[in-house]
Amino acid sequence: MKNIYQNILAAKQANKKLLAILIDPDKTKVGEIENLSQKINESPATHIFIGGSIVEQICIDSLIIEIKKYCHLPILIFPGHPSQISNEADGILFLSLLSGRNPDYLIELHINSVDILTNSTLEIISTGYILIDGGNETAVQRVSQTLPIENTNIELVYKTAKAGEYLGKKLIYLEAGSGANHHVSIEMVSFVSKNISVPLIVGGGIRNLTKIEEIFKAGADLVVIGTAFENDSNFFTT
Ligand code: 1GP
Repeated sequence: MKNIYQNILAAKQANKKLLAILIDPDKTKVGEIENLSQKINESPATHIFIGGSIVEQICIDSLIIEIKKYCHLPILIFPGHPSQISNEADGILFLSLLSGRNPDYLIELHINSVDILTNSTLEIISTGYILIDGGNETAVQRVSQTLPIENTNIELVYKTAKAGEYLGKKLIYLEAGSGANHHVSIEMVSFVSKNISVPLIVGGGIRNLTKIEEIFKAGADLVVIGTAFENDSNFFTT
């Protein structure tokens, strides 16, 4: 019993904010993991997400095995494709790209994942994934061939998130895309978080500690940091 989702719910209840560090398997070598894990252990991170829109080298198993030697945070697969699913992780964000209208990312790839998931011990966490324009074309947009929702269209993002909740998604993830020029606006985070009851994840383009705090204050339950930590593993400590 892994209880990852129950722990996220309990944290939300207690107003304890959560932070995930996103590891891109394409940019991380097994030899770097010991040092990286040490930096993660010194950071306020509560979760590790692993995956990405484009993962060319499928070495996720060995990366996770190595991370687990040094770091005991829950590891969740953040998949761009079923080939990234690894049973070495603790759970998976089972993402449905609700902002897009590409059936592959709404249901088809999910069907293709059933056999591997049924034979795994991963905790499967149904997640409504909403891509919002971050000012530049991001990998999610390119790979999924879907358009993000305009960053001023709070109503549509809110309704998409709420529809996701009504469909039974256990988490809603507002994503500006990795390396986005602009993170999801404070107003959007605030409005969506006030009007949904499931935990809210926010990621993409968040580059400093002040922003993380602002996004938490606006109502995000979990913030995801990828590029900023990738570029500077002392991001949290200096
Ligand atoms: C991407 O939300 C994550 O899916 C993280 O984005 O790399 O911009 O931090 P960054």
